[in-house]
Amino acid sequence: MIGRVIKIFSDFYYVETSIGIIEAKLRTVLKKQKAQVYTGDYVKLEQLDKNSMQAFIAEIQERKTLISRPKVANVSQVIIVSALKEPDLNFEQLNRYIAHCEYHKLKPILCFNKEDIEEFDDLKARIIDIYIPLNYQVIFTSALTKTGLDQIKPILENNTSILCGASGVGKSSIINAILNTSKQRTLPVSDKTKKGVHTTRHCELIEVQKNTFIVDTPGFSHLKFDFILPSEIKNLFVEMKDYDYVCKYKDCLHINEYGCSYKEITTNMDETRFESYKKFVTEAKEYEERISKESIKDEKNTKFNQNKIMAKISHKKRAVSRKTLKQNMYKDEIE
Ligand SMILES: Nc1nc2c(ncn2[C@@H]2O[C@H](COP(=O)(O)OP(=O)(O)O)[C@@H](O)[C@H]2O)c(=O)[nH]1
Ligand SMILES: [Mg+2]
Ligand SMILES: [Zn+2]
Repeated sequence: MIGRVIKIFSDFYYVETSIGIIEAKLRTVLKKQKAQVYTGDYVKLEQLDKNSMQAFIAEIQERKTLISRPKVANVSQVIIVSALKEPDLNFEQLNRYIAHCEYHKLKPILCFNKEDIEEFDDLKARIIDIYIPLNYQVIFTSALTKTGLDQIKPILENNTSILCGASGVGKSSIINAILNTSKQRTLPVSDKTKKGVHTTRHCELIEVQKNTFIVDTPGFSHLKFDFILPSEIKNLFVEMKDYDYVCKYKDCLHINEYGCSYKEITTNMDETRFESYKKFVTEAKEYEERISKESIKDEKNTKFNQNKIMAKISHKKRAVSRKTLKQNMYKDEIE
């Protein structure tokens, strides 16, 4: 039987199947292989012993996507929830989420909640001006008065959507409004797994209807770009891609390098978008510096530990450190 893991409590996996939710454990052989099962995984279940009711996960199906924070498999789209007010809309935070979606090659849908608080004419116009030309879908909602929800529902259909956004913007309220219940659906928790409440490692998949799942996330405040190279940030800004054709320099960051047509970029690109871009590049530079320092340290350690062995640095690491040198020249200008 094939099912989908909708929740994990310590060693127990809750699998949604055609006959309901089944509590399963991981087969020892998979444990020994250190197989990882994530919420959202499709798995094959079997019963080892006909007399026992315990089901086991025997196989994990190949996953289409895996996002890291939180760890959820087979998510098909991301709904980035912001509040128009309370808390105030933070464009950098929004651009950060969008860039993370681009990194994971997941489609983001921009949801601006709490539209009941006031008119927000100027703010809404500004949002539309910035994000519609970039081909992002924009939805204004109120979980309180339930406006805009009819726009979200068809988007959710046959998808696994994850709701992300800062704490307090209304993610859980939107889900509750969609589910039309006052309380989020909770799973029956057996006695032996009660302790599991505190050991939840992953998020829960909520089934809205057949084949339609949503994942609520707690708000995470910072998703720093401290894991990719500065030159990769460009790929996370759809409007930046066009400038790669305009600029004659191949590895240019288009910030204010000599000879770059960055002026054209800054006049055409929304200011908040460009500011976010620069900020993320700076974060990526910290990462680049760190890995180049580490490669130097590795080199020294190798020399020290194995006196006669010449230190070997991979081509990749060499390239990085040369690049860092070059980019440090721009650093002052960027900051
Ligand atoms: N005025 C207004 N308040 C809302 C709306 N949605 C959520 N809230 C309130 O905002 C607070 C945070 O909501 P919650 O759903 O817990 O946010 P989450 O942290 O993103 O899950 C709660 O006090 C909600 O009642 C909305 O559309 N309008
Ligand atoms: Mg919440
Ligand atoms: Zn350039």
